[in-house]
Amino acid sequence: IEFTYEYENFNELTIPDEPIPQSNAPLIQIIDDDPSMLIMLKEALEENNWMVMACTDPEQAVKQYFEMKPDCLILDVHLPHKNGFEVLQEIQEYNEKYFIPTIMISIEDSKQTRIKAYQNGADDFIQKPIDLEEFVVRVKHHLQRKKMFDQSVLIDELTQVYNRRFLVQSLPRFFQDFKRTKDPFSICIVDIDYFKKINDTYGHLMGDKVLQDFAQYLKQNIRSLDVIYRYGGEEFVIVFPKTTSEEAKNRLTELNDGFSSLVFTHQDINFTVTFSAGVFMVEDETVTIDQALKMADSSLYEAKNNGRAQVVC
Ligand code: GH3
Ligand code: MG
Ligand code: MG
Ligand code: MG
Repeated sequence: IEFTYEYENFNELTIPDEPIPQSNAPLIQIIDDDPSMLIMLKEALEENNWMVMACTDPEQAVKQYFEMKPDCLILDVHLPHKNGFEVLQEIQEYNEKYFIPTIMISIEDSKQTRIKAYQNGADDFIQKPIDLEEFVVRVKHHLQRKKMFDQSVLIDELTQVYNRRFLVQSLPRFFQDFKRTKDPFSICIVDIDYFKKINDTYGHLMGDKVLQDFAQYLKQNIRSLDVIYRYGGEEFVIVFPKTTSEEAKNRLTELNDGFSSLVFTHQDINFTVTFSAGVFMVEDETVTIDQALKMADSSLYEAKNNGRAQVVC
C-alpha cells in the first residue's frame, strides 16, 4: 500500500477538536511501513499533546529527520528498501550530536536483533504487538532525558536565553507550524547599537552586564509564546508566533522605548542603550529559513543605516 505522509501535511491524522500542540511541544517521529501501526502509535502519542510525524518511507523519513530534528525517534526494523539498522547508521552522527533517543520496534525479538539495535545506537527496544500504555511511559521517559540534555546545551551561558544551536533546532518547527495553521509569524534580528563603544568606554565587564540586562529585559517583556535566542555577540533573534510584521514592529518599538529608558551606571557616569531591529514576516510557504533570516538581516542593516534605534520591516 502507498501510504506515505508528506511532512508538509503530517498532521492530517490529527483527531479534530484536539488542542493543537504548540511548536514547543515535543516532536516524535515514527517510521514504520505498516499504516495501521503508524495510526495506532500516532494517536496514542498525540493524546499526550506531543507532535507526531509519521512516515512509511525510510528514504523520505531520513530527510525529515535531518530537517526537523525530532525529540524522539520510533523506528521499525523491517522496512522496504532499507532496514531500520541502515537508517540508524545513516543518522548516527546527527543522533549523537542532538542526543535524539531512538526506540526500535519489531515483531522479531531475538537477542541478536536487540543486540544489533543497541550496537547501532538505539536506546530502547520494544517488541510488537505493542502495549500502548507501556509504550507511552517509555517514550515519556526518553523525552524527559532529552529535555534535560537540551536544557544543558541550548541555553546561552552569559544571558540565560536560548542559544544559536536551539535556534537552528527550533526554527524548522515554526515553519512547520505555519504550514499547518497558516498563521503568519515574524522573525526579528535585534542588535544593540554602538555596543563596541560600550565595551571600549566602560570595559568588557560592563558590556557583559548590558548584554545580560538586555536579554532579561526582552525575556520579561515578551509573551510566553514568543522565543528569544542569542544569535551571536550582541545580536538576538526573537520569534513572534501568530504576529504580523506591523505588530512585531510595534512591539519591538515599545521594547526599545522601555529598554532605552533604563539607566546604566559606571563609576558615576550614566548612560543608556538602544537597539536596532529588522523584521521579516513569514506569510508564504515557499520562503526558506535562510531566506527569512537574510531578509530580517537586510532590514536590520537598513535600520542601522537610517540612524539606529529603530525597527524596520
Ligand atoms: P552597531 O551599532 O553597528 O551594531 O555597532 P556595534 O559596535 O554594536 O557592533 P560591532 O559589531 O562593531 O561590535 C560588536 C562588539 O560586541 C564586538 C565584540 O567585541 C563585542 N562582543 C561580542 N560578544 C561579546 C560578549 O560576550 N561580551 C562583551 N562584553 N562584548 C562582546
Ligand atoms: Mg515493518
Ligand atoms: Mg551592534
Ligand atoms: Mg552586531
